[in-house]
Amino acid sequence: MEKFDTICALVTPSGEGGLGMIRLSGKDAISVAARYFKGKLDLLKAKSHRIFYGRLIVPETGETLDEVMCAVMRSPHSYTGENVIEVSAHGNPLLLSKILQSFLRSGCRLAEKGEFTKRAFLNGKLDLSQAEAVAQLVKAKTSSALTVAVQQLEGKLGGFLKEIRSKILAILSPVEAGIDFPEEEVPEISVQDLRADILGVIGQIQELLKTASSGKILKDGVSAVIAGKPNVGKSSLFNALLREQRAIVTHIPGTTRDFLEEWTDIKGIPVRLIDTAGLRNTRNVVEQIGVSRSKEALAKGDLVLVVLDQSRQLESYDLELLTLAQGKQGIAVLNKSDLRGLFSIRKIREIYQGEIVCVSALQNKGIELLEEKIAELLMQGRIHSDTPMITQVRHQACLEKSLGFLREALETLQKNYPLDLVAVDLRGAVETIGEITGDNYTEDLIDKIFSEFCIGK
Ligand SMILES: Nc1nc2c(ncn2[C@@H]2O[C@H](COP(=O)(O)OP(=O)(O)OP(=O)(O)O)[C@@H](O)[C@H]2O)c(=O)[nH]1
Ligand SMILES: [Mg+2]
Repeated sequence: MEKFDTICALVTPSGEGGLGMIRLSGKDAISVAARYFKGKLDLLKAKSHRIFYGRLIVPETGETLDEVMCAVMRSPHSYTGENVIEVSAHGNPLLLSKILQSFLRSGCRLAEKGEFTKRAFLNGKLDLSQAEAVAQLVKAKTSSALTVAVQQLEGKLGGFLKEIRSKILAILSPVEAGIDFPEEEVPEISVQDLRADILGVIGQIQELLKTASSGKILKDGVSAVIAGKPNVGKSSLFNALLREQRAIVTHIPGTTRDFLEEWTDIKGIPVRLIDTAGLRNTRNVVEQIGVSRSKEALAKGDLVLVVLDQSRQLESYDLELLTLAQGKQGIAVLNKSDLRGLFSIRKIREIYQGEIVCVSALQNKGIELLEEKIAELLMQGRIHSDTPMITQVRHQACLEKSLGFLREALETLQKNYPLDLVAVDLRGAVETIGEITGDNYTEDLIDKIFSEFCIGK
Protein backbone atom coordinates (compact mmCIF):
# COMPACT_ATOMS: atom_id res chain seq x y z
CA MET A 1 0.00 0.00 0.00
CA GLU A 2 3.02 2.30 -0.15
CA LYS A 3 2.89 2.99 -3.83
CA PHE A 4 1.12 6.34 -3.49
CA ASP A 5 2.00 9.62 -1.80
CA THR A 6 -0.10 11.05 1.04
CA ILE A 7 -3.11 13.13 0.06
CA CYS A 8 -5.54 15.28 2.01
CA ALA A 9 -8.70 17.27 1.32
CA LEU A 10 -11.75 18.80 2.91
CA VAL A 11 -14.42 16.11 2.57
CA THR A 12 -17.40 18.09 3.84
CA PRO A 13 -18.96 20.94 1.82
CA SER A 14 -17.13 24.24 2.12
CA GLY A 15 -19.08 26.81 4.10
CA GLU A 16 -20.14 27.30 7.69
CA GLY A 17 -21.41 24.26 9.56
CA GLY A 18 -21.39 22.43 12.87
CA LEU A 19 -18.39 20.40 11.77
CA GLY A 20 -15.99 20.20 8.87
CA MET A 21 -13.92 17.14 8.11
CA ILE A 22 -10.47 16.82 6.60
CA ARG A 23 -9.30 13.41 5.45
CA LEU A 24 -5.70 12.29 4.97
CA SER A 25 -4.76 9.09 3.18
CA GLY A 26 -1.38 7.52 2.49
CA LYS A 27 1.58 6.10 4.32
CA ASP A 28 2.38 9.38 6.15
CA ALA A 29 -1.22 10.23 7.06
CA ILE A 30 -0.82 9.30 10.72
CA SER A 31 2.60 10.90 11.17
CA VAL A 32 1.47 14.17 9.56
CA ALA A 33 -1.62 14.40 11.80
CA ALA A 34 0.47 13.36 14.83
CA ARG A 35 2.75 16.42 14.34
CA TYR A 36 -0.23 18.67 15.11
CA PHE A 37 -2.43 16.55 17.34
CA LYS A 38 -2.05 16.94 21.10
CA GLY A 39 -4.29 14.69 23.16
CA LYS A 40 -3.96 12.13 25.92
CA LEU A 41 -2.35 9.75 23.47
CA ASP A 42 0.28 10.07 20.78
CA LEU A 43 -1.50 9.34 17.49
CA LEU A 44 1.52 7.36 16.30
CA LYS A 45 0.69 4.79 18.97
CA ALA A 46 -3.05 4.86 18.37
CA LYS A 47 -4.86 1.64 17.61
CA SER A 48 -6.82 1.42 14.38
CA HIS A 49 -10.49 2.38 14.28
CA ARG A 50 -10.41 4.58 17.37
CA ILE A 51 -11.38 8.22 17.69
CA PHE A 52 -9.46 10.67 19.88
CA TYR A 53 -10.21 14.06 21.35
CA GLY A 54 -7.46 16.68 21.36
CA ARG A 55 -6.13 19.95 19.97
CA LEU A 56 -4.33 20.73 16.76
CA ILE A 57 -1.30 22.85 17.63
CA VAL A 58 1.21 24.26 15.13
CA PRO A 59 4.55 22.91 16.47
CA GLU A 60 6.63 25.88 15.17
CA THR A 61 4.52 28.63 16.79
CA GLY A 62 2.51 26.85 19.48
CA GLU A 63 -0.69 28.30 17.98
CA THR A 64 -3.83 26.26 18.69
CA LEU A 65 -5.78 25.75 15.52
CA ASP A 66 -8.85 24.03 16.97
CA GLU A 67 -10.28 21.40 19.27
CA VAL A 68 -10.87 18.32 17.18
CA MET A 69 -11.82 14.67 17.07
CA CYS A 70 -9.38 12.56 15.17
CA ALA A 71 -10.25 9.11 13.77
CA VAL A 72 -7.43 6.70 12.98
CA MET A 73 -7.82 3.87 10.45
CA ARG A 74 -4.75 1.88 9.67
CA SER A 75 -3.95 0.17 6.38
CA PRO A 76 -5.41 -2.03 4.98
CA HIS A 77 -8.67 -1.65 6.92
CA SER A 78 -9.75 1.76 5.68
CA TYR A 79 -11.79 3.29 2.87
CA THR A 80 -8.75 3.68 0.63
CA GLY A 81 -6.90 0.67 1.97
CA GLU A 82 -4.14 3.04 3.14
CA ASN A 83 -3.53 4.72 6.49
CA VAL A 84 -6.40 7.17 6.86
CA ILE A 85 -6.96 9.99 9.34
CA GLU A 86 -10.22 11.90 9.55
CA VAL A 87 -10.07 15.13 11.49
CA SER A 88 -13.41 16.60 12.56
CA ALA A 89 -12.98 20.27 13.35
CA HIS A 90 -15.43 23.14 13.75
CA GLY A 91 -17.12 24.03 10.47
CA ASN A 92 -15.49 27.37 9.75
CA PRO A 93 -14.09 27.70 6.21
CA LEU A 94 -11.13 29.86 7.30
CA LEU A 95 -10.19 27.49 10.09
CA LEU A 96 -10.51 24.41 7.89
CA SER A 97 -8.37 26.06 5.24
CA LYS A 98 -5.70 26.81 7.89
CA ILE A 99 -5.66 23.19 9.04
CA LEU A 100 -5.50 21.96 5.45
CA GLN A 101 -2.62 24.34 4.67
CA SER A 102 -0.72 23.05 7.71
CA PHE A 103 -1.05 19.45 6.52
CA LEU A 104 -0.01 20.48 3.01
CA ARG A 105 3.12 22.13 4.41
CA SER A 106 3.97 18.92 6.24
CA GLY A 107 4.30 16.75 3.14
CA CYS A 108 0.74 16.01 2.07
CA ARG A 109 -0.58 16.85 -1.36
CA LEU A 110 -4.09 18.13 -2.09
CA ALA A 111 -6.20 15.21 -3.32
CA GLU A 112 -7.40 15.31 -6.90
CA LYS A 113 -11.05 14.83 -7.83
CA GLY A 114 -12.24 11.41 -6.71
CA GLU A 115 -8.73 10.42 -5.64
CA PHE A 116 -9.76 8.78 -2.33
CA THR A 117 -12.22 6.56 -4.18
CA LYS A 118 -9.76 5.97 -7.00
CA ARG A 119 -7.25 4.67 -4.45
CA ALA A 120 -9.96 2.51 -2.90
CA PHE A 121 -10.46 0.97 -6.35
CA LEU A 122 -6.75 0.62 -7.16
CA ASN A 123 -6.14 -0.94 -3.75
CA GLY A 124 -8.91 -3.48 -4.34
CA LYS A 125 -11.36 -2.13 -1.72
CA LEU A 126 -14.11 -1.47 -4.28
CA ASP A 127 -14.79 -2.68 -7.80
CA LEU A 128 -15.21 -0.02 -10.45
CA SER A 129 -19.01 -0.16 -10.46
CA GLN A 130 -18.96 0.38 -6.68
CA ALA A 131 -16.59 3.32 -7.04
CA GLU A 132 -18.94 4.90 -9.58
CA ALA A 133 -21.84 4.27 -7.17
CA VAL A 134 -20.13 6.56 -4.62
CA ALA A 135 -20.55 9.55 -6.94
CA GLN A 136 -24.08 8.44 -7.74
CA LEU A 137 -24.94 8.12 -4.04
CA VAL A 138 -23.75 11.62 -3.26
CA LYS A 139 -25.79 13.09 -6.13
CA ALA A 140 -29.00 11.03 -5.66
CA LYS A 141 -32.05 13.30 -5.60
CA THR A 142 -34.79 10.92 -4.44
CA SER A 143 -35.09 8.01 -2.06
CA SER A 144 -35.36 5.50 -4.93
CA ALA A 145 -32.26 6.92 -6.57
CA LEU A 146 -30.54 6.50 -3.19
CA THR A 147 -31.67 2.89 -2.89
CA VAL A 148 -30.25 2.01 -6.29
CA ALA A 149 -26.96 3.75 -5.53
CA VAL A 150 -26.65 1.98 -2.17
CA GLN A 151 -27.35 -1.38 -3.82
CA GLN A 152 -24.66 -0.67 -6.36
CA LEU A 153 -22.25 0.42 -3.65
CA GLU A 154 -22.93 -2.78 -1.75
CA GLY A 155 -21.73 -4.59 -4.85
CA LYS A 156 -25.05 -5.95 -6.08
CA LEU A 157 -24.37 -5.04 -9.69
CA GLY A 158 -20.68 -5.95 -9.47
CA GLY A 159 -21.56 -9.35 -7.97
CA PHE A 160 -24.11 -10.06 -10.68
CA LEU A 161 -21.65 -9.10 -13.41
CA LYS A 162 -18.90 -11.21 -11.87
CA GLU A 163 -21.30 -14.15 -12.02
CA ILE A 164 -21.97 -13.50 -15.72
CA ARG A 165 -18.25 -13.12 -16.33
CA SER A 166 -17.51 -16.45 -14.62
CA LYS A 167 -20.21 -18.12 -16.70
CA ILE A 168 -18.62 -16.90 -19.92
CA LEU A 169 -15.21 -17.98 -18.64
CA ALA A 170 -16.66 -21.43 -17.89
CA ILE A 171 -17.95 -21.62 -21.48
CA LEU A 172 -14.63 -20.39 -22.80
CA SER A 173 -12.36 -22.70 -20.88
CA PRO A 174 -13.17 -26.05 -22.63
CA VAL A 175 -13.13 -24.21 -25.98
CA GLU A 176 -9.62 -22.91 -25.28
CA ALA A 177 -8.51 -26.27 -23.93
CA GLY A 178 -9.62 -27.84 -27.21
CA ILE A 179 -7.59 -25.31 -29.14
CA ASP A 180 -4.46 -25.44 -27.00
CA PHE A 181 -4.24 -29.24 -26.68
CA PRO A 182 -5.92 -30.64 -29.77
CA GLU A 183 -3.98 -33.90 -29.52
CA GLU A 184 -4.81 -34.57 -25.90
CA GLU A 185 -7.77 -36.24 -24.31
CA VAL A 186 -10.00 -33.20 -24.08
CA PRO A 187 -13.69 -34.04 -23.91
CA GLU A 188 -15.48 -33.39 -27.18
CA ILE A 189 -17.32 -30.06 -27.12
CA SER A 190 -21.00 -30.24 -27.93
CA VAL A 191 -21.84 -27.33 -30.19
CA GLN A 192 -25.43 -27.62 -29.07
CA ASP A 193 -24.48 -27.20 -25.38
CA LEU A 194 -22.20 -24.34 -26.29
CA ARG A 195 -25.02 -22.58 -28.10
CA ALA A 196 -27.41 -23.12 -25.21
CA ASP A 197 -24.89 -21.78 -22.67
CA ILE A 198 -24.18 -18.69 -24.75
CA LEU A 199 -27.90 -18.09 -25.24
CA GLY A 200 -28.37 -18.35 -21.47
CA VAL A 201 -25.82 -15.59 -20.84
CA ILE A 202 -27.29 -13.47 -23.64
CA GLY A 203 -30.68 -13.72 -21.92
CA GLN A 204 -29.22 -12.56 -18.60
CA ILE A 205 -27.47 -9.58 -20.18
CA GLN A 206 -30.63 -8.63 -22.04
CA GLU A 207 -32.60 -8.69 -18.77
CA LEU A 208 -30.06 -6.39 -17.20
CA LEU A 209 -30.08 -4.04 -20.19
CA LYS A 210 -33.85 -3.70 -19.84
CA THR A 211 -33.27 -1.82 -16.60
CA ALA A 212 -31.02 0.76 -18.26
CA SER A 213 -33.70 3.28 -19.20
CA SER A 214 -35.28 3.23 -15.72
CA GLY A 215 -31.84 3.25 -14.10
CA LYS A 216 -30.77 6.28 -16.06
CA ILE A 217 -34.00 8.06 -15.12
CA LEU A 218 -33.37 7.38 -11.43
CA LYS A 219 -29.81 8.62 -11.66
CA ASP A 220 -30.24 11.67 -13.87
CA GLY A 221 -33.96 12.42 -13.53
CA VAL A 222 -36.32 13.46 -16.32
CA SER A 223 -37.90 16.70 -17.42
CA ALA A 224 -41.67 17.05 -17.50
CA VAL A 225 -43.12 20.03 -19.33
CA ILE A 226 -46.54 21.34 -18.34
CA ALA A 227 -48.14 22.78 -21.45
CA GLY A 228 -51.52 24.16 -22.43
CA LYS A 229 -53.51 27.22 -23.40
CA PRO A 230 -53.47 30.24 -21.10
CA ASN A 231 -55.49 29.98 -17.89
CA VAL A 232 -56.08 26.22 -17.98
CA GLY A 233 -54.29 25.85 -14.62
CA LYS A 234 -50.71 24.92 -15.61
CA SER A 235 -49.12 26.93 -12.83
CA SER A 236 -51.71 25.62 -10.35
CA LEU A 237 -50.76 22.06 -11.35
CA PHE A 238 -47.04 22.94 -11.14
CA ASN A 239 -47.59 24.16 -7.56
CA ALA A 240 -49.69 21.13 -6.65
CA LEU A 241 -46.99 18.72 -7.87
CA LEU A 242 -44.29 20.72 -6.05
CA ARG A 243 -46.44 20.96 -2.94
CA GLU A 244 -45.62 24.66 -2.65
CA GLN A 245 -46.92 27.93 -4.05
CA ARG A 246 -43.92 28.47 -6.31
CA ALA A 247 -45.54 29.88 -9.47
CA ILE A 248 -47.85 32.90 -9.62
CA VAL A 249 -51.47 31.93 -10.25
CA THR A 250 -54.12 34.47 -11.26
CA HIS A 251 -57.36 34.45 -13.19
CA ILE A 252 -55.70 36.60 -15.89
CA PRO A 253 -54.73 34.62 -19.01
CA GLY A 254 -51.04 35.08 -19.82
CA THR A 255 -49.88 35.20 -16.19
CA THR A 256 -46.82 33.02 -16.73
CA ARG A 257 -44.53 34.80 -19.16
CA ASP A 258 -41.30 32.82 -18.94
CA PHE A 259 -40.89 29.20 -18.03
CA LEU A 260 -40.13 28.15 -14.46
CA GLU A 261 -38.44 24.96 -13.42
CA GLU A 262 -38.03 23.08 -10.14
CA TRP A 263 -36.95 19.59 -9.13
CA THR A 264 -39.51 17.42 -7.43
CA ASP A 265 -39.81 13.82 -6.30
CA ILE A 266 -42.61 11.90 -8.04
CA LYS A 267 -42.91 8.41 -6.53
CA GLY A 268 -39.16 8.27 -6.08
CA ILE A 269 -38.31 9.59 -9.54
CA PRO A 270 -36.38 12.86 -9.74
CA VAL A 271 -38.47 15.05 -12.04
CA ARG A 272 -37.54 18.51 -13.28
CA LEU A 273 -40.96 20.12 -13.63
CA ILE A 274 -41.27 22.95 -16.11
CA ASP A 275 -44.19 25.38 -16.03
CA THR A 276 -44.59 27.22 -19.32
CA ALA A 277 -46.36 30.26 -20.73
CA GLY A 278 -49.78 29.46 -22.17
CA LEU A 279 -49.75 28.81 -25.91
CA ARG A 280 -51.74 31.35 -27.88
CA ASN A 281 -51.42 33.87 -30.70
CA THR A 282 -50.51 37.18 -29.18
CA ARG A 283 -49.26 40.59 -30.28
CA ASN A 284 -47.52 41.25 -26.97
CA VAL A 285 -43.77 40.96 -27.65
CA VAL A 286 -42.90 39.64 -24.19
CA GLU A 287 -45.62 37.03 -24.36
CA GLN A 288 -44.58 36.06 -27.89
CA ILE A 289 -41.08 35.27 -26.63
CA GLY A 290 -42.61 33.31 -23.74
CA VAL A 291 -44.73 31.28 -26.14
CA SER A 292 -41.79 30.45 -28.38
CA ARG A 293 -39.73 29.43 -25.32
CA SER A 294 -42.60 27.18 -24.21
CA LYS A 295 -42.52 25.47 -27.57
CA GLU A 296 -38.77 24.96 -27.29
CA ALA A 297 -39.16 23.47 -23.80
CA LEU A 298 -41.90 21.20 -25.11
CA ALA A 299 -39.72 19.87 -27.87
CA LYS A 300 -36.88 19.12 -25.43
CA GLY A 301 -38.95 17.66 -22.54
CA ASP A 302 -38.82 13.94 -21.80
CA LEU A 303 -42.46 13.97 -20.76
CA VAL A 304 -45.29 16.36 -21.55
CA LEU A 305 -48.34 17.01 -19.39
CA VAL A 306 -50.97 18.60 -21.62
CA VAL A 307 -53.36 20.53 -19.40
CA LEU A 308 -56.91 21.02 -20.65
CA ASP A 309 -59.58 23.07 -18.92
CA GLN A 310 -62.66 20.89 -18.96
CA SER A 311 -64.92 23.80 -18.06
CA ARG A 312 -64.18 25.39 -21.46
CA GLN A 313 -64.65 24.15 -25.00
CA LEU A 314 -61.73 22.42 -26.72
CA GLU A 315 -59.84 24.73 -29.07
CA SER A 316 -57.27 24.31 -31.80
CA TYR A 317 -54.29 24.71 -29.41
CA ASP A 318 -55.68 21.89 -27.23
CA LEU A 319 -55.92 19.59 -30.21
CA GLU A 320 -52.50 20.58 -31.51
CA LEU A 321 -50.92 19.79 -28.14
CA LEU A 322 -52.72 16.47 -27.84
CA THR A 323 -51.39 15.46 -31.23
CA LEU A 324 -47.91 16.46 -30.12
CA ALA A 325 -48.25 14.49 -26.86
CA GLN A 326 -49.33 11.50 -28.89
CA GLY A 327 -45.89 11.47 -30.50
CA LYS A 328 -43.92 11.52 -27.24
CA GLN A 329 -44.40 10.35 -23.69
CA GLY A 330 -47.40 12.35 -22.59
CA ILE A 331 -50.42 12.52 -20.31
CA ALA A 332 -53.57 14.55 -20.97
CA VAL A 333 -54.50 16.26 -17.70
CA LEU A 334 -58.14 17.34 -17.58
CA ASN A 335 -58.09 20.10 -14.99
CA LYS A 336 -60.86 21.90 -13.10
CA SER A 337 -62.75 18.67 -12.46
CA ASP A 338 -64.57 20.55 -9.69
CA LEU A 339 -66.40 22.62 -12.34
CA ARG A 340 -69.09 21.46 -14.73
CA GLY A 341 -67.45 19.75 -17.73
CA LEU A 342 -68.08 21.05 -21.24
CA PHE A 343 -66.61 18.11 -23.12
CA SER A 344 -66.29 14.41 -22.45
CA ILE A 345 -63.27 12.16 -22.24
CA ARG A 346 -64.71 10.33 -25.23
CA LYS A 347 -64.17 13.45 -27.31
CA ILE A 348 -60.46 13.43 -26.46
CA ARG A 349 -60.18 9.70 -27.05
CA GLU A 350 -61.09 10.33 -30.68
CA ILE A 351 -57.76 12.06 -31.27
CA TYR A 352 -55.59 10.90 -28.38
CA GLN A 353 -54.83 7.33 -27.30
CA GLY A 354 -52.48 8.09 -24.40
CA GLU A 355 -53.18 8.29 -20.68
CA ILE A 356 -55.89 10.71 -19.47
CA VAL A 357 -56.18 11.85 -15.84
CA CYS A 358 -58.83 14.13 -14.34
CA VAL A 359 -57.66 16.51 -11.60
CA SER A 360 -58.57 19.63 -9.76
CA ALA A 361 -55.34 21.50 -9.16
CA LEU A 362 -57.31 24.02 -7.12
CA GLN A 363 -58.70 21.42 -4.73
CA ASN A 364 -55.66 19.14 -4.94
CA LYS A 365 -57.78 16.26 -6.21
CA GLY A 366 -56.46 13.55 -8.52
CA ILE A 367 -52.85 14.71 -8.05
CA GLU A 368 -51.83 11.45 -6.35
CA LEU A 369 -53.29 9.44 -9.26
CA LEU A 370 -51.51 11.69 -11.75
CA GLU A 371 -48.23 11.06 -9.93
CA GLU A 372 -48.83 7.31 -10.12
CA LYS A 373 -49.50 7.54 -13.85
CA ILE A 374 -46.35 9.60 -14.42
CA ALA A 375 -44.26 7.03 -12.52
CA GLU A 376 -45.88 4.15 -14.40
CA LEU A 377 -45.23 5.78 -17.73
CA LEU A 378 -41.60 6.52 -16.94
CA MET A 379 -40.58 3.36 -15.14
CA GLN A 380 -43.06 0.80 -16.37
CA GLY A 381 -43.11 -0.80 -12.93
CA ARG A 382 -39.41 -1.56 -12.92
CA ILE A 383 -38.42 0.49 -9.94
CA HIS A 384 -38.70 -2.21 -7.25
CA SER A 385 -37.27 -5.01 -9.33
CA ASP A 386 -34.92 -7.44 -7.63
CA THR A 387 -32.39 -7.56 -10.44
CA PRO A 388 -29.69 -4.96 -10.11
CA MET A 389 -30.15 -1.83 -12.19
CA ILE A 390 -27.95 -0.31 -14.83
CA THR A 391 -27.69 3.41 -14.19
CA GLN A 392 -24.52 4.40 -16.02
CA VAL A 393 -24.37 4.93 -19.77
CA ARG A 394 -20.84 3.47 -19.66
CA HIS A 395 -22.13 0.21 -18.21
CA GLN A 396 -24.89 0.05 -20.78
CA ALA A 397 -22.39 0.55 -23.61
CA CYS A 398 -20.12 -2.20 -22.23
CA LEU A 399 -23.03 -4.62 -21.88
CA GLU A 400 -24.19 -3.93 -25.42
CA LYS A 401 -20.66 -4.49 -26.70
CA SER A 402 -20.46 -7.73 -24.77
CA LEU A 403 -23.80 -8.81 -26.19
CA GLY A 404 -22.42 -8.08 -29.66
CA PHE A 405 -19.46 -10.42 -29.01
CA LEU A 406 -21.75 -13.20 -27.78
CA ARG A 407 -23.98 -12.89 -30.83
CA GLU A 408 -20.88 -13.05 -33.02
CA ALA A 409 -19.88 -16.23 -31.20
CA LEU A 410 -23.26 -17.78 -32.00
CA GLU A 411 -22.94 -16.81 -35.64
CA THR A 412 -19.44 -18.24 -35.82
CA LEU A 413 -20.77 -21.51 -34.39
CA GLN A 414 -23.64 -21.46 -36.85
CA LYS A 415 -21.26 -21.16 -39.77
CA ASN A 416 -19.11 -24.02 -38.47
CA TYR A 417 -16.04 -21.82 -38.36
CA PRO A 418 -13.07 -23.04 -36.27
CA LEU A 419 -13.50 -22.83 -32.51
CA ASP A 420 -10.55 -20.39 -32.23
CA LEU A 421 -12.85 -17.75 -33.64
CA VAL A 422 -15.55 -18.55 -31.09
CA ALA A 423 -12.91 -18.22 -28.40
CA VAL A 424 -11.93 -14.76 -29.66
CA ASP A 425 -15.55 -13.61 -29.41
CA LEU A 426 -16.04 -15.08 -25.95
CA ARG A 427 -12.80 -13.47 -24.76
CA GLY A 428 -14.10 -10.14 -26.08
CA ALA A 429 -17.32 -10.61 -24.11
CA VAL A 430 -15.40 -11.38 -20.90
CA GLU A 431 -13.18 -8.36 -21.32
CA THR A 432 -16.00 -5.88 -21.93
CA ILE A 433 -17.87 -7.12 -18.84
CA GLY A 434 -14.60 -6.76 -16.95
CA GLU A 435 -14.46 -3.12 -18.01
CA ILE A 436 -17.57 -2.45 -15.91
CA THR A 437 -16.24 -4.06 -12.76
CA GLY A 438 -12.70 -2.87 -13.36
CA ASP A 439 -11.22 -6.36 -13.87
CA ASN A 440 -10.03 -4.82 -17.13
CA TYR A 441 -9.17 -1.16 -17.24
CA THR A 442 -6.91 1.38 -18.83
CA GLU A 443 -5.37 4.45 -17.18
CA ASP A 444 -7.43 6.66 -19.50
CA LEU A 445 -10.69 5.05 -18.49
CA ILE A 446 -9.91 5.40 -14.79
CA ASP A 447 -8.83 9.02 -15.19
CA LYS A 448 -12.01 9.82 -17.09
CA ILE A 449 -14.27 8.19 -14.51
CA PHE A 450 -12.71 9.82 -11.49
CA SER A 451 -12.40 13.25 -13.11
CA GLU A 452 -16.20 13.40 -12.90
CA PHE A 453 -16.05 13.19 -9.09
CA CYS A 454 -15.45 16.22 -6.91
CA ILE A 455 -12.50 16.89 -4.65
CA GLY A 456 -12.83 15.12 -1.32
CA LYS A 457 -14.54 11.99 -2.61
N1 LIG B 1 -62.14 25.85 -10.37
C1 LIG B 1 -60.87 25.64 -10.62
N2 LIG B 1 -60.06 26.64 -10.93
C2 LIG B 1 -58.76 26.41 -11.18
C3 LIG B 1 -58.22 25.09 -11.11
N3 LIG B 1 -56.91 25.17 -11.42
C4 LIG B 1 -56.63 26.45 -11.65
N4 LIG B 1 -57.75 27.22 -11.52
C5 LIG B 1 -57.86 28.66 -11.68
O1 LIG B 1 -57.61 28.99 -13.02
C6 LIG B 1 -56.98 30.27 -13.11
C7 LIG B 1 -55.69 30.13 -13.91
O2 LIG B 1 -54.79 29.32 -13.20
P1 LIG B 1 -53.23 29.27 -13.53
O3 LIG B 1 -52.67 28.15 -12.75
O4 LIG B 1 -52.63 30.61 -13.36
O5 LIG B 1 -53.32 28.93 -15.07
P2 LIG B 1 -52.14 28.88 -16.15
O6 LIG B 1 -52.48 27.81 -17.09
O7 LIG B 1 -50.83 28.80 -15.47
O8 LIG B 1 -52.30 30.26 -16.86
P3 LIG B 1 -51.21 31.13 -17.69
O9 LIG B 1 -49.98 31.21 -16.88
O10 LIG B 1 -51.87 32.42 -17.84
O11 LIG B 1 -51.02 30.44 -18.99
C8 LIG B 1 -56.74 30.70 -11.68
O12 LIG B 1 -57.76 31.59 -11.33
C9 LIG B 1 -56.83 29.41 -10.90
O13 LIG B 1 -57.23 29.62 -9.57
C10 LIG B 1 -59.11 24.03 -10.76
O14 LIG B 1 -58.74 22.86 -10.66
N5 LIG B 1 -60.42 24.37 -10.53
MG1 LIG C 1 -49.19 30.04 -15.47
